[in-house]
Amino acid sequence: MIAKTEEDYNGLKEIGKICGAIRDELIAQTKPGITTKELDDLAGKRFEEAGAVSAPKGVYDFPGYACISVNEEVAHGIPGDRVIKEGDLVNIDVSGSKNGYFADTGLSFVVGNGSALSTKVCEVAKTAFEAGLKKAMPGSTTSDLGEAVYKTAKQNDLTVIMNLTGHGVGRSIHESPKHIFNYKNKWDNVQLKEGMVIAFEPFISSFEEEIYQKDDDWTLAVEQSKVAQIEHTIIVSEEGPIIVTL
Ligand code: M2C
Ligand code: CO
Ligand code: CO
Repeated sequence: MIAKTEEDYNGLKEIGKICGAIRDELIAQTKPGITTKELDDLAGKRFEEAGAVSAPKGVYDFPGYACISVNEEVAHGIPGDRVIKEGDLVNIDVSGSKNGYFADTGLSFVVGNGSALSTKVCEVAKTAFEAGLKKAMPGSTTSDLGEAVYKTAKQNDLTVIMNLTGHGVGRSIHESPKHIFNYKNKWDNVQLKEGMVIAFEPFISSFEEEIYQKDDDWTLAVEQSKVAQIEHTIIVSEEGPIIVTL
């Protein structure tokens, strides 16, 4: 969407704050011994208390309130009886709606002490996000963000996931621009405009560049790489990007 009115800005900020707070609470509770279902129950409770609706559940009938992906799972991990262990690489992705406005945010992190490589992909995902964010100005293109992500990965001897992308957001969870690739793609390139709302979500990988879908029809996974994502909902502005999910 293109945010224009004060109502648009306030609506996006409200759902952004809700999703960001749920993300942070789930991350704080992700300790060895807890199951991903227990974390998801907390997400469900917080959405209800906030008068908001989980986007995966409300829009796609996903079997959970949040996507919780562990180790080989990269995204769309289904909450269940998986028990979190020390050193796990976990991604918590929270998206939802309130009063017709949507926001989307996620973060990968290591539980306690993990491998150096898991820690590295998380750190480089943050650096890639910051590099892309600098390009998130009216007049730039989605490809400029992708190029910044790709260059950051390569400078750190890592790579990106080619078949996962960021996207437009705001009035629905996935909307125009349909794709923000993790690399420069001159065939799928959209100019950013004042007020444009995007979910920017670089995926940094230690080795593999494509995810596959597991037999559960949801979970997106790799075979043996470490993959990290960071995602925020951003309103593009001449005065600099407004991150609503901080
Ligand atoms: O848009 C995402 O960030 C998720 C979608 C949840 S709906 C099941 N919030 C995403 C991540 C990875 C792949 C596709 N979409
Ligand atoms: Co997301
Ligand atoms: Co997203």
